[in-house]
Amino acid sequence: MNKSNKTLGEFIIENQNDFKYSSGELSRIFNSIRLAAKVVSYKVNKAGLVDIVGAVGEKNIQGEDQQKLDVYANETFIQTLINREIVCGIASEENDDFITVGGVDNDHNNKYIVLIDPLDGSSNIDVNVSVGTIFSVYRRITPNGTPVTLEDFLQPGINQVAAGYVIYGTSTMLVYTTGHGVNGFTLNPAIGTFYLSHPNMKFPIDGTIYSVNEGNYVHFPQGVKNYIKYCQLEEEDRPYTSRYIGSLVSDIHRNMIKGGIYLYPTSFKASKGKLRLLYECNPMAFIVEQAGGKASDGFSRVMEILPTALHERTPFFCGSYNMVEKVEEFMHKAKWSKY
Ligand code: P6P
Repeated sequence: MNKSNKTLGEFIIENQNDFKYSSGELSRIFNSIRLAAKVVSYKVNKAGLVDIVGAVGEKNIQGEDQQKLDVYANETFIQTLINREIVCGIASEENDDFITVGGVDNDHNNKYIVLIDPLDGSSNIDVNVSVGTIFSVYRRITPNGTPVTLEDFLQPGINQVAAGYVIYGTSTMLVYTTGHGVNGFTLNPAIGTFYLSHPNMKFPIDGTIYSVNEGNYVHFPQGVKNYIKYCQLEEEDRPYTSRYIGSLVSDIHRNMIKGGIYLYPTSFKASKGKLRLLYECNPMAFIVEQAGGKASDGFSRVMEILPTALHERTPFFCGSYNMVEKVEEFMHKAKWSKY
């Protein structure tokens, strides 16, 4: 892997023409996300210092109200995007409804919308496990010059113009795609600059890691149960290794580097699955497909689902192409079998 000292900013400028029909707006969206990621990274990495920064709901030593980190992350990403007047709408896991952004003179002439999960896996913060931000960018489909509508947000994942995630782990990384491959940038916190550390990331076509919460096993669909048993058989390259962090971005990021599959099926507690289609599954699916992997709801391509609600959920099987294809095989067999 050739490391380079190319910064994210230089990379965005160099690849400006990847952003078709964009008059620099998409670059400005990435610059805005880059800034917000640095701010959130700093706060997430301080989270353990409660005595110094103050517990949630209390004042910190500067007398500032300490916010829950997911609220803080949400406000940081949203405000950074609004302040730059570069988008016409924002939807967030943390907000029931989407946000209309007027732009200069409230002319609603910006053409992009952003959907975001500002701090996915935030329950892991208290146990010092990595968490992430996930974002997805679309072009609006309703006429420019008018406020965005729900229709602009309920687009299938294949319409995404860009998607990415930030992983706040042992180091902070920003990984994104604009439909021209996947590139990863690592933050040097000492100078606050993201450097290209993982150029042209490729998802291994096969793998030996499966990531699922096996505590829900008894409620999984039969096809998933059969696949998990397949992973555990002593045959060929199996048994596979089970690795589950409980943080979507971290599990998929590890599997993209090592090969593997992430599964979040339907279960007793989650009849449609737990993960959100618009701001978790579709952006992760775009990135994984661009790296050569596959993302399915168990039967078909996640990015072709036609959304009907902002916060709708979907079962999610994502990772090494051959492994996801194998799960679909088990799901189809179980669907048509008598047992
Ligand atoms: P469970 C975090 O809450 C999250 O949305 C994903 O990041 C993670 O993969 C999943 O849920 C974990 O869910 O039910 O296994 O705790």
